[in-house]
Amino acid sequence: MLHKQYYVEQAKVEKLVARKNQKTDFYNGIYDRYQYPVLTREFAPVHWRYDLDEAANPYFMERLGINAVMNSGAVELDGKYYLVVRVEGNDRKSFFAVAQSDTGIDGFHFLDYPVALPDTCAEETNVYDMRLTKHEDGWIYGVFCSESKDKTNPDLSAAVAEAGIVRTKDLKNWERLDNLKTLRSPQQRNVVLHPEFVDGKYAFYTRPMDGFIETGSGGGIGFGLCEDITHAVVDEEKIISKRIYHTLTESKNGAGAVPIKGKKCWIHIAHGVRNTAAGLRYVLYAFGTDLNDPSKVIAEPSGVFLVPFGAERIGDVSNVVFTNGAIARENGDVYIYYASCDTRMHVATTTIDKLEDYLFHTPRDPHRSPDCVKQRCELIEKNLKILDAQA
Ligand code: M1P
Repeated sequence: MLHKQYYVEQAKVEKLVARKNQKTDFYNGIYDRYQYPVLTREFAPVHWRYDLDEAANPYFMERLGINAVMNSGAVELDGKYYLVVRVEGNDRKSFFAVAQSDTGIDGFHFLDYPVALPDTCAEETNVYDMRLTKHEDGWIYGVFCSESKDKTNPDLSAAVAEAGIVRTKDLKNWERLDNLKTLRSPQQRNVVLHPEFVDGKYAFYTRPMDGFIETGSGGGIGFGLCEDITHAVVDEEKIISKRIYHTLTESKNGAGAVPIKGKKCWIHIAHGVRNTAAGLRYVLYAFGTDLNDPSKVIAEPSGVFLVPFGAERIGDVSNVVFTNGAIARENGDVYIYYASCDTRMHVATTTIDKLEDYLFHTPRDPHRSPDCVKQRCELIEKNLKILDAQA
């Protein structure tokens, strides 16, 4: 016989998993947003958090609480939607866990056990933000942040971020490969593996950084090639999406979801960060690169793609949205998974056609207020003529 509270808590989880999700009336023509997050910490199975042994836990206390579920890689397998979720325990350590859904917008539930990554780096303290790439070589790769204490720096908070690499065929058995080495950048976070070979090589989107938090001289999202994925080394990083003064990328930016292959370009959904009186604000932006040369930007709409909205603005790290996973289906539907405030997971849905229309027909950023107002006045003038003609 289990403690009676077990049944209460279990019913709460089951109710959340069974809850249907619906589009909200939010409209921008680009994507739809949904009423509920697709995953929160309350979705974590009761037996992951409580000791069910009544003798050991007579008060039915939560023994290993879960603080947040966020930044998830995403992949479709056999018609089902899988997220490899960053789960943060109450002890601040993150780990990965697989959640699956039949619809992509609701019904996400955690599978079996959390992922036990091969423990190959003795110094590694924390792991997070896995990007899942279904590569044309037949493997599913997971590239994630591997964080260790910087023992050369007396500052207690000094840390080193590297890109860890694993691969799998089934999201159950994971093989760990060497961490990525970028010869010109001391630290890396937000590294993404491109799904196709480029010039016969593996291609990485990188984010060179001088320090653990500050990107410093790292000018934006980089791109580099590597011969051997099992001992990955990138010697040259070409900056393809630059940080720019007085834009959403001024403080830093980073690759997000694995690029989606469209009809006209590779579709990239990344994050940009700017500083404000209320701290850093993380938003999503999008750009397109050449199908034959994914390092060449050919579409660069101005401004934000997706920002934290309403209740999404509040959480452990407020004013943040972050994506590291999207699923593009054969029929052209796209599911963009994003976290708000390092706390919970959401979905936005759209199509490849809509994303490409957004990329190629949203005006570029003129970079100066006088030119921005000119751009807007031209739109107003054109529209007034259309409205007059209708009258
Ligand atoms: O707290 C917001 C995000 O901060 C980091 O992103 P970046 O490296 O671009 O600053 C990451 O640690 C990410 O996990 C987190 O969501």
